[in-house]
Amino acid sequence: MYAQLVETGAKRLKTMEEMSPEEREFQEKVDAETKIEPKNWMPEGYRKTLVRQISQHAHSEVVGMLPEGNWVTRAPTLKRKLQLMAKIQDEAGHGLYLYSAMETLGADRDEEIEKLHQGKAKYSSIFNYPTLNWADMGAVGWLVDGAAIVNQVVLQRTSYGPYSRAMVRICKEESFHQRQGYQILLDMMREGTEEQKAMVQDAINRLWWPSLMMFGPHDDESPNSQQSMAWKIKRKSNDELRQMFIDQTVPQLEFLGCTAPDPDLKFNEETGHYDFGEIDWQEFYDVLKGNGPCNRERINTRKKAIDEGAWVREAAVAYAKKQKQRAQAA
Ligand code: BYC
Repeated sequence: MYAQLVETGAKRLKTMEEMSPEEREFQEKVDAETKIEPKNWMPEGYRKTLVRQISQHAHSEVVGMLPEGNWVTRAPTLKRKLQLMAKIQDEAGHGLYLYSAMETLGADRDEEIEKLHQGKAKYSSIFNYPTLNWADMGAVGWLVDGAAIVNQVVLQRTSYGPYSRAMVRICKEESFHQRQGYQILLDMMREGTEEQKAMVQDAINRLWWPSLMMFGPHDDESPNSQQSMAWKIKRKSNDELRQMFIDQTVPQLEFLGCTAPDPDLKFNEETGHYDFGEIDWQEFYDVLKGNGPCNRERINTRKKAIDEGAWVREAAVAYAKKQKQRAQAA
């Protein structure tokens, strides 16, 4: 019934009656679960919201390679090194599908990446935390990819066709990532020394709360949710997804024989869900403002990679031009 935000002092969604015929037809299509495709008419706000979310999602995949890249040379065995490299390459691939999905909305990849480098575009807060020991590779795979999957499984049903289709493949790969992360922790807990077991608990203690922050602010503090839910860009709210993640993760935590750094975490017999403590939102917003432990390091590393890779891109373009000229001459 309500589907587009209008300014009325307090923001509220436009009613169907208040919409233009094009907006109404668009909303009816969304309500009927028909996917929106690149050449279809769409409200400018819908396009902008998608460019914002998909570009941030792509930036997260690419920046998300850095905390793991830190451990490639120090992986404990050849098998672990190969698995970690495969995972990191998958994240690069996810970034590429997502940038391509974003380009179908008329956005320019270089411009969006430049916004990231200037600190104008966000990426997931979680990647601003350091990865201090090998158990962090397990905890990132299990908790961070685990949280990402909960969010992304639902995004497979997002209303924009190219985004939804990109999510299908990404989710398959994320499942492997989550599994390999959990296996690292399981092996350390089953076969490790006391010191290695302590490393696992330490990694969980540091990454638990930041993983819960990945789902974004509470629903009533989330400025984009109401409109994104009406347009079915988002299919479940930030708080619903966070609860789903907790409910599926706590039994896995118990199976590991570890604990969460949350004294309020407890199964609630009445609701059938786990109750949990309040997130430190001050920390969340500080990280978003660029003041997390690794924000500057992450952006500087990305800028350096772009600068140092310029010759590769130039060579690829020159080669493509030459090939085209040859094909035209033949
Ligand atoms: N971090 O109104 P809200 C991965 C921002 S990577 C930073 O709720 P929305 C992986 C939000 O952008 C997976 N910023 O926003 C890769 C907004 O700011 P703007 C990454 C956050 O968009 C490598 C403001 O806060 N997944 O899997 O409706 C290795 C207000 O929030 C965060 C995705 O990107 C945050 N955690 O909902 C391993 C999923 N939370 O833009 C693993 C796609 C909120 O208005 N994205 N903000 O200035 C989404 O589903 C949604 O964008 C969010 C936020 C649920 C994240």
